[in-house]
Amino acid sequence: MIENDLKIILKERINKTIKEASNEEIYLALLELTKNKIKNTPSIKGNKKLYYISAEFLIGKLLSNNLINLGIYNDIKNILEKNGKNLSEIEEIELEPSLGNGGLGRLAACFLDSIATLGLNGDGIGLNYHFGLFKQVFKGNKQKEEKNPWITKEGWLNKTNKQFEVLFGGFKVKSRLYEIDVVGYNNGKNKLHLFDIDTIDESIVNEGINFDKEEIKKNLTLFLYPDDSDEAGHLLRVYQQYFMVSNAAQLILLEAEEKGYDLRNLHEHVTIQINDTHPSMIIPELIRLLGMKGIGTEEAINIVSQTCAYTNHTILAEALEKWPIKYIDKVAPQLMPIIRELDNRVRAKYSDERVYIIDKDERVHMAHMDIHYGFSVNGVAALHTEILKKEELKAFYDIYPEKFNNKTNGITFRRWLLHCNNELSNFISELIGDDYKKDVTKLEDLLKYVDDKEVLKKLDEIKTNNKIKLKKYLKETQNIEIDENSIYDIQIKRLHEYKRQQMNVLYIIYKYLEIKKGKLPARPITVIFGAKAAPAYIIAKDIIHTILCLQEIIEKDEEVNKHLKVVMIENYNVTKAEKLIPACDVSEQISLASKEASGTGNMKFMLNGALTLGTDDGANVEIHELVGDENIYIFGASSKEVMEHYKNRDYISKEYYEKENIKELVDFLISDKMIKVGDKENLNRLYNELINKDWFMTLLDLEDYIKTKEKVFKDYENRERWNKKALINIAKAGYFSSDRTIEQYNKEIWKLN
Ligand code: 26Q
Repeated sequence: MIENDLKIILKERINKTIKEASNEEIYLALLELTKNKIKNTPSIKGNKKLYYISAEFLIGKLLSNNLINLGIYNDIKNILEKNGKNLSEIEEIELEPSLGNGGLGRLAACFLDSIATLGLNGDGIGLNYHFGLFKQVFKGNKQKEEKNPWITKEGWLNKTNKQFEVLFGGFKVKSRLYEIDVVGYNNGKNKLHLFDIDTIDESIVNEGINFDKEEIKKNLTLFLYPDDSDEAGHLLRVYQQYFMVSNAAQLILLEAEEKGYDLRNLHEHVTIQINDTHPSMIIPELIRLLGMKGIGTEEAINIVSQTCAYTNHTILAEALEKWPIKYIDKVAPQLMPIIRELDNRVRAKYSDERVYIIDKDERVHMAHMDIHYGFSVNGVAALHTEILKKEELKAFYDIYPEKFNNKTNGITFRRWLLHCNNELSNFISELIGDDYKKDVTKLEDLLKYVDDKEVLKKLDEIKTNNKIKLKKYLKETQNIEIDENSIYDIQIKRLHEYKRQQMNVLYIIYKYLEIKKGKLPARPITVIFGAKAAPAYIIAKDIIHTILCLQEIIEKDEEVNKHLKVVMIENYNVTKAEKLIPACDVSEQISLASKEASGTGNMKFMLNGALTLGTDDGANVEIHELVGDENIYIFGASSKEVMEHYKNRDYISKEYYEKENIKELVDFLISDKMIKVGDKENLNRLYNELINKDWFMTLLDLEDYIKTKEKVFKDYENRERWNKKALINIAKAGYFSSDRTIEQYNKEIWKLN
């Protein structure tokens, strides 16, 4: 049947058979076939609708995901195979839209998948960035940024004729809505709405990612902002945010009116989930629009306050958005009277300045607006929510304890197991049947095989196969040779000092020096990094430079390269994550305790049978509780200890640096060897940062990290015991399905029917 569909499409498009068609032609035919199937998939309906508003949706490639969710993945794969074609190669043709920075954006994408899979009536709303986040390239051991185009003539993005007017200070723009269908696994479909304007001019981008910042009509949706908090010129970001929320608010009200709802009961028909503070201006915007429809301020505030819910994704104070009033006055002056009114109401009730919306420096605290005028505030992992309640947002928790709740993050198993690790997923089916695909708690049935030597051996074989696949991919894409018999130790995530890639770097230096002294590891180690640094984040770029220098030094050192290898993946993205994660032995989750809100990579690795080497931070805490001490490697200061250090200001990195064994490692950063291949300025800056500041306490945890990592590598040598640990990790990963997370959001916040 499907084979016939595909044949007909190919015949009509290019008059070729499957065998004759090129991979590109087959990709386009599959796109058409899949879109036809989606057209015939019913839209999910309900009395109440959820709108997940987010500046980021890091959706990844969609072909395989859609094939899986439509239930035709295996059929297509087999048909292609029969005709001498390979689905994995065909997947490569699709361009990945990089509409997100990292965790927050990928979470939004996993959530859309789960919302549709659970048959819940919920859409995403965001922006159609033409070049997404920048593309990372390495030149002279440094990161350079380029544009990252992804929109093609034929693709998943559908142009609509829905348009709205958005009023900025002094001028108006007319928006255009694009849509991507989101198909649930064996279920109906929802939509991802992406707003854009027709007047965007891609040609104003010259060298790298530079463009004229002045002409909003030409540049508004060209790029996604990187996740740094100290870049100058955030004004365009505020334009983007207002554009997003004004369109969102208009779309939501239009849909409600089309369904004949009384806007006075909006909250009975609509919930808006605000993904971090990036869409927070939806609150005053909705109040404004309801006002224009004749609803009084008091009532509009009440309606909106029962409609909006806020998710916090960060405890880094510097990452909480506070926009200067003068920005908002310039971008959307019509919002300022409303924001002032919201602030005045807070001031009339509370004397504690910490809960004001407008501070004494004339800045608007977006999170404060969300908490006062939303009905729910959630953190993204148990520890994170506790820290919000007891520390970061304590003043708010004291006022509104009933609003605070936790929703531990999750990942979609369709993409992060069935698709990226088909072999493992098939093996699991052989052992426990297919039920786990619908009810992930069934993965625990695997526990009955913990002592089954055959099963453990097979698990090992699957891992090795994935390691070989990654090896081939790296050879083809970066001309790098890795050894599948080495341990793959992987740290892939945005580059940030709190995530402490620099600590991993110091371990590499340790191992390098050990090898030089003749102390060889039992087995070669391959340390893999993937990370983009925000272009304005100087130290983050210094760390990338350091990794690339080490990669070069070690590669060229005949004594060392047989035992140790460093690989920095260029332009790390979702597609690459899908290849790296199934091949991983050791998952590096080494953030300074209390700083990583949750992490979701940690969950993906666990599900694919890697063991976590990590701090008791974010969702690592929950992984630790689930698998037990025996099946995870936890090290370093606790979040309590870390917070004490910050309070007492008593962490002095120099004191740690002066310990002989640490000094040797840090000093290597500015050794002759490093300076020879690297840039003195960058290396010196990182060195000085570590010894004089080290805000994220790298040196505090370094010794314990090295010790624990040595234990990891020693344990790896007992292959059977290791594979048993891996099996337990897989079996216990069910809790981290985003289906579970979304069920909780629905039960406790959205209450869709
Ligand atoms: C803010 C202002 C100006 C420009 C950019 C930004 C900005 C953009 C993106 C600030 C933050 C982000 C992204 C944050 C993020 O990805 N947070 C991660 O969210 C994940 C999902 O909840 C968690 O698992 C991670 O722990 C958290 O770091």
